[in-house]
Amino acid sequence: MVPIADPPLCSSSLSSLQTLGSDGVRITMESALTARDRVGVQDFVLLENHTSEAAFIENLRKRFKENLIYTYIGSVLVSVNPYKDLEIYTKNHMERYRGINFYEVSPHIYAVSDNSYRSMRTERRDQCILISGESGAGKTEASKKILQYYAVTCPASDQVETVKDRLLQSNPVLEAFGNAKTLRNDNSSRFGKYMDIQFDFKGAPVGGHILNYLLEKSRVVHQNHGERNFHIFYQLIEGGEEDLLRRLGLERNPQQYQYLVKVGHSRVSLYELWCFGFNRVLSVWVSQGNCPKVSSINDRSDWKVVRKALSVIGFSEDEVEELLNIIASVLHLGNIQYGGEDSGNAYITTDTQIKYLARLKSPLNLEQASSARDALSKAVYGRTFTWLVNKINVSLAYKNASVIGLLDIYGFEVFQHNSFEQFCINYCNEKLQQLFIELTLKSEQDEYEAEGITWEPVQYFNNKIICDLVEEKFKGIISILDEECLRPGDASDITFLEKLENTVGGHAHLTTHKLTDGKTRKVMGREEFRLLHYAGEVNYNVNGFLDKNNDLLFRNLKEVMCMSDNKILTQCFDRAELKDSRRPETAATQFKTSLAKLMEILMSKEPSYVRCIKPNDAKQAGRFDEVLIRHQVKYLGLMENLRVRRAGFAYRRHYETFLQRYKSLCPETWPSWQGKLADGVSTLVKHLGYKPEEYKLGRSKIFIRFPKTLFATEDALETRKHSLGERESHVSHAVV
Ligand code: AD9
Ligand code: MG
Repeated sequence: MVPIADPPLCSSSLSSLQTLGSDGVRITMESALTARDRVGVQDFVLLENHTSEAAFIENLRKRFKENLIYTYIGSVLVSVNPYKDLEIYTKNHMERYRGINFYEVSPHIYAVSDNSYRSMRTERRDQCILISGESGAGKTEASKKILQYYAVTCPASDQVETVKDRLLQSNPVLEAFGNAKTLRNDNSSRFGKYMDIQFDFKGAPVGGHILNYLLEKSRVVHQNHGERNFHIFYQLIEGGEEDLLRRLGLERNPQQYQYLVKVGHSRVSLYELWCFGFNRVLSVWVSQGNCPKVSSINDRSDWKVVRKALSVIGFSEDEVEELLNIIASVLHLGNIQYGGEDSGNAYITTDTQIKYLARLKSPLNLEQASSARDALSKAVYGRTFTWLVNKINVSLAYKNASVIGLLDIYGFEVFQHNSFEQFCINYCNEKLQQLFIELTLKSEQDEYEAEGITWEPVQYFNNKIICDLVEEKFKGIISILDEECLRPGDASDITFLEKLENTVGGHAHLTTHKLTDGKTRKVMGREEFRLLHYAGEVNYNVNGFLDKNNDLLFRNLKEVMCMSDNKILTQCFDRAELKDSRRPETAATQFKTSLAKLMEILMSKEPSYVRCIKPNDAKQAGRFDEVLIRHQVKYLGLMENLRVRRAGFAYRRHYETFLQRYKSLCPETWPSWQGKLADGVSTLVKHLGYKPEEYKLGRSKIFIRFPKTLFATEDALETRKHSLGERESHVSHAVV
């Protein structure tokens, strides 16, 4: 599937487009104009009616129809998931985007990759690329494309080849252990990932470092209908060699494992029915995944990929065996069933050799025993995942490098039933939106003000108020939740909800059943609170909030894990933890702290943005669901982003940098300018024929409104260099 070419942006870039123009298609000026009608503009900044959401969506639709999935808003890349393979990721395409000016070729993820790379090299500033969008919008695919771009286009050596391989192979491993089939995405990342790619002074990728965020551990023991557990379980069962499965005591049938699939009424004992009531048992049965085979996934061949990737990263055979042993034991653990005694205590009914589980027996009732078992499974899996990330980090370790960071983190989530996990994920998205506002919208306005440039202020919603509501000390939602988790006595999910009502009940962004009027009460459950996020309203059910936030594991289970023969487990469960009498930090507080650190990391780098859009919920190629897309355009803040961009200027540079670069184009500034820098720049641009509406001179910088003005100047510079016989490569820092 080859997309057609984007028409030229402006006459000065036409010449380059004729040769570079997508996929070698030559275009004339007339055909370019009609093409623009048909395929829309490649930068929303060029839309005539830039304030109209309808025009914005129409432009997206035109381009999507022509398989042009990428469009800019200034330097922000908007990407619409095509749900089909487009031939736009070949080596030829990578070459085409190398060292090229942002605006001279069709928008592409490679242009963003290349721009960040060049900024890192020429400005010596660490970069980060923030990829956002809802589940299934294409974030992980985008991050893989960026990584591949660097792997192919950056300088290489034998040692670098090894690192490149490891960087690339970390993906299938992390996806096997951290991704799962959900209703929204057959390969949904169930953890957040920030990855630094490290480059040496020659610009070669020499290392990397991964930070992982909040793995959805609850998936290990429970999945919604139509969803699956993490891929690795199915890969191992489907693809694992006979010998291996025998050693691990596994059968080649996912249906055998409670954590993968419940097999129907026949498995529900009369005892369970009697004990829990029919509805409860039925709802547990129906809600389990029950979805071992997925048409888009080949577990058997994925298993081979993962096995190979583990060796490339440097896992020894013994380590792999120990790792798989852990995965198998989680499945065995899930199959342990409990019965009950008259006293109400639970006993293990399944015939198992795992002695330590006997310890679960005495003081617990049936429900407590099952949840202790599940807590152990979640802890084992969650810690093993973190161990895996650390292990990959060791294999990629490098010091003193320049960095490009890639953030691929869960998008905003709204389900029918939203719980603690969605609360954390959406809080994370609020923080990222806040960062976006800080770094682009606000800093843009602040800069114009600081430079004394007059322009129309753009109204935008600052979501700091919601971030504060969640994270403020003492009266933020997380603090209130922690307080209930620590309070001895009758603390429960409901008392947490009551405390929310009493403490932040008056907040403009929070409502509960009690606080709503008659009209909205109908759609709010008694156990819910509603947050008015920047992206829209979400109702959260408080059921399970305290348990999930406490994330506790019985001490004796931890002790047993510490005593394990499995070397990975003993690294995951450290004895020092047993000696530490302090209460561990709650899950929400840990998450809040790690997000604050992430924000610090991102703030210290120069950001680029990729905003991913999902065109339909059916995962189908060619379907453009306008309602769904409009919603995403809204909560990704794209219209606000465009308004700010259009009100502003496409390019700005300090006088000194600008003069240094272009002084050769004017006899009065060449070879040097002796007067004030501002006067030098003014003389230069007048000589170049800039019209007053094309630029503004601020206190320390020149602001150029349109990219085309800059392109003309760059072209003039190229011509001048050729005439001077210089061989310096094309444009290095010209673009926005
Ligand atoms: V989630 O938040 O992890 O659930 P993502 O990461 O946003 O989600 P992902 O990148 O996994 O979504 O994309 C979902 C699917 O869309 C992929 O498995 C591909 O089948 C498809 N996709 C995404 N981007 C592209 C693309 N550029 N070209 C072709 C794509 N297919
Ligand atoms: Mg993903």
